[in-house]
Amino acid sequence: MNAPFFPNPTPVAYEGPESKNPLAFRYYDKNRVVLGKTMQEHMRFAVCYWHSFTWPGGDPFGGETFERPWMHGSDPMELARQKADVAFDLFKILDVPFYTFHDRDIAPEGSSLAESNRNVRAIAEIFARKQEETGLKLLWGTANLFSNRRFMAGAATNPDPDVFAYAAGQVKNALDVTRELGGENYVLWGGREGYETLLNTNLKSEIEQAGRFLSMVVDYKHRTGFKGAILIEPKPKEPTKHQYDFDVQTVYGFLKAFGLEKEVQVNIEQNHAILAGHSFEHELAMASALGIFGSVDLNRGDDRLGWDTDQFGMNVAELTLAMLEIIKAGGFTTGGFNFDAKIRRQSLDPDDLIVAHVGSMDAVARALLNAEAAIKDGTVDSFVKDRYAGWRTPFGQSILKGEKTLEDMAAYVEGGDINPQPKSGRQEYLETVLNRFL
Ligand code: XUL
Ligand code: CO
Repeated sequence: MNAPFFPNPTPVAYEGPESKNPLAFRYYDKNRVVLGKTMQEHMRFAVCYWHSFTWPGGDPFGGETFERPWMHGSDPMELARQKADVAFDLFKILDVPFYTFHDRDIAPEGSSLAESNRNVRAIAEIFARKQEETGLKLLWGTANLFSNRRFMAGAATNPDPDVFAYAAGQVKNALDVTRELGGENYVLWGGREGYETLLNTNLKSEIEQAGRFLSMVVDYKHRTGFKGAILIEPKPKEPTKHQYDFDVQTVYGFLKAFGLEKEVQVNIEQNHAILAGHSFEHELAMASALGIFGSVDLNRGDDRLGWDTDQFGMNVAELTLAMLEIIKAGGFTTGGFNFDAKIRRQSLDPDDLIVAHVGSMDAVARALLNAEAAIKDGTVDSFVKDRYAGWRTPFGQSILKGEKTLEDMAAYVEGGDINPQPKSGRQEYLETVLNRFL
């Protein structure tokens, strides 16, 4: 690669809402304080390696459109080093604090697991140097346990224990590298942890295998002193028809069954939420309610397409609802907004990569400002608080504490001649109130 991929690798600046420059921020002003934290602290933006640097722009009907220079050449390790240079240029241009990767995004697969792991560690050494020079940090690492054909019937949930072992060996290396790079989380997305037909599947065995695998990961995390959070990323389908990590609530049930609900949190993705028939904010609220909110893969799906389109999140209204739930959950601790999003296959220019991230960062920043206004106004919050006031009375509390029986309830209603009157849920009023802040 002779000429630099990004001709002008200088950081994008904040120019304010009036700016028409697509290579400037209009709302994301990283040092601006909102609700007690800077925008940068709220968002903890991360760029993902896979969509931005390894995806060639193909679809089921056609191949590569992007023709990235680092994807064509005879020496795969040399190409991986070129890719690292371009990636860190983009991170610098976007002025994000974090990045994320799969092991196979950053380094080529070798002829054995040992060789593949060595390749990953060699590139991670380059990352360590670049992190040192730039101050950039790793939000999370993960292992790709779905692309290679050995994983076609699953990784942890494969019928063959040797495949389970292979996957475990790959995760061990990815966890080691993530820990050494100071990663703040480690993600497990069960790409092939599911099945196509019960005719060839022992479902009970596969679920036990998945539980064992996750327990091994948690055990290794503690023994090696990894301080980050372990995150599972729910998704209901694609690539498998029935995926075990269907949605947040299903993952919670799975964690409970294996005693891991205090050990593992979730990485919620907008597109996965809508594939599960939920809204983005539903999944965020559920994770918060269950105490397992970890991080977010930020993108958007298409309501009319049943697959993972991974488009850049630009819908300010939807992001405002999401931001409200994230703030109610107490905000990110180890997590952040990871751009698990890809530009469309016709977006060929280097600038398209920059504009996509900048536009989505701005949409989230605007959503944060909207959420701040709605929270400061307080109408919606106080409506919900009043609606549940009865549960905060001694009577409501005694039910929740398990101090009352079914007979107590019957005696209370019959004895006191209780006849509860329905009250309006006022949905349209609340939607109108929220629209004032969009
Ligand atoms: C797949 C997906 C993955 C995970 C990491 O839909 O979202 O990229 O985020 O493996
Ligand atoms: Co994702």
